[in-house]
Amino acid sequence: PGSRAELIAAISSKLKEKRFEHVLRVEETAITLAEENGVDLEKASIAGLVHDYAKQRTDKEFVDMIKKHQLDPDLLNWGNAIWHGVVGAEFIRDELQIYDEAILNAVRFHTTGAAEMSPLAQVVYMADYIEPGRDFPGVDEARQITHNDLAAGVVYQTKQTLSYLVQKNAPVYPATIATYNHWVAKKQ
Ligand code: DGI
Ligand code: FE
Ligand code: FE
Ligand code: FE
Repeated sequence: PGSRAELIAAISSKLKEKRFEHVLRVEETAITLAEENGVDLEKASIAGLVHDYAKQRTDKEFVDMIKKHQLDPDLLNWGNAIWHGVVGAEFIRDELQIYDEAILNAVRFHTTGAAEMSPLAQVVYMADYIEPGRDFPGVDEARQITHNDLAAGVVYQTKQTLSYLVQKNAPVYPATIATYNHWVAKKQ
């Protein structure tokens, strides 16, 4: 899409209203975090807008896309929570003609994080977590920590998310563990 208006139209046509409103709040928060951290504002805006672009696709669409682009076959063992970022990036490339790998990686990593995350990817990971519509115990602490120190926010979210998954007996995606080991765990 050439203009922001066209991008907004393309995204809103693929998302329910509630999800689209979340996307606009993530964009706004990502721009603020980008300003605070010397990150490209245009990329933060676009990555915020597209990060959940594929959230409402069917499982079959994701499976077809994993096969079409010959992505890691282990992905087939997971579901929408993991696919909408990692595989969602391929929908963004194919349908929105966004080819910037920094933006696509920020989308790929927005749910699980990654051991190596660019400042842009950190911004999107954190903006999704602390956007003003989020309401969970600790979100105000997360906001305060993140605006004070972006990387400390990454550490905070990563630890909370892993604890939450373990507490629910949920399967932990390997990238989530890699993020924890890189950002949170201390060497013995
Ligand atoms: O798409 P959003 O709702 O805006 O947020 P998100 O993309 O950060 O997705 C959060 C969900 O993903 C949340 O329900 C926890 C889940 N999640 C994150 N890491 C993992 C995970 N689920 C599993 N099973 N394993 C993970 O490692
Ligand atoms: Fe998401
Ligand atoms: Fe998130
Ligand atoms: Fe999101």
